[in-house]
Amino acid sequence: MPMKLYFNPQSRAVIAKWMLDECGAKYDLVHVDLQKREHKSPEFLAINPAGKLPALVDGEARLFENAAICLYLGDKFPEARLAPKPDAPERGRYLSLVVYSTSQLEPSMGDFLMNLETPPQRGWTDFTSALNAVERELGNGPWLFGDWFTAADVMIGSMFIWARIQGHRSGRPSIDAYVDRLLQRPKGLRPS
Ligand SMILES: N[C@@H](CCC(=O)N[C@@H](CS)C(=O)NCC(=O)O)C(=O)O
Repeated sequence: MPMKLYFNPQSRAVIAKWMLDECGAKYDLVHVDLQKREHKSPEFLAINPAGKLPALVDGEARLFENAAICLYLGDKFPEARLAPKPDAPERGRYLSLVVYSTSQLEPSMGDFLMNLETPPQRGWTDFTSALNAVERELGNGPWLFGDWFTAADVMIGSMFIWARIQGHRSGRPSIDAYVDRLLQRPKGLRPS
């Protein structure tokens, strides 16, 4: 039975869809109407108790949070080569970057775009420090693991594509060029 992605094009579910497409996965999209608040229905809350998109159902497995979905799919589709194997030397850095995208980069970017301060007690970093970290990890690229495109690029890259869609460029030449490259991927996210 194909996987089901609970989806709305105006939501972060586009990130999980990008990952599914990079994996070459077969899946069905289940459109969730946010205006009708279908994401708060008891049926959907049984899949994602947080009532947010995306969510993925794969047989008996249910997943929510893009980072978890990307990590799951990266391991499920080894032939797509989007994830270092559990015993590979790159694995630790890979896991760290995927988690960093959602735990540090995304909230710091949100603060920045909303003109909010980021006090250290918040548990995430300020946006300048996040840019420094990504710049350092990206190095000369083209991807976070050199020539190897992974799910970490889907997660970290999505945050910058989203900012680009909001009309924001990082002002860091290497990161802005990275976003340009990500936008050229045949199966990638497109600003709409
Ligand atoms: N960290 C979550 C964020 C999920 C999220 O915030 N989804 C938004 C759409 S962009 C949502 O469903 N919002 C509807 C609501 O909260 O009512 C992830 O990456 O999966």
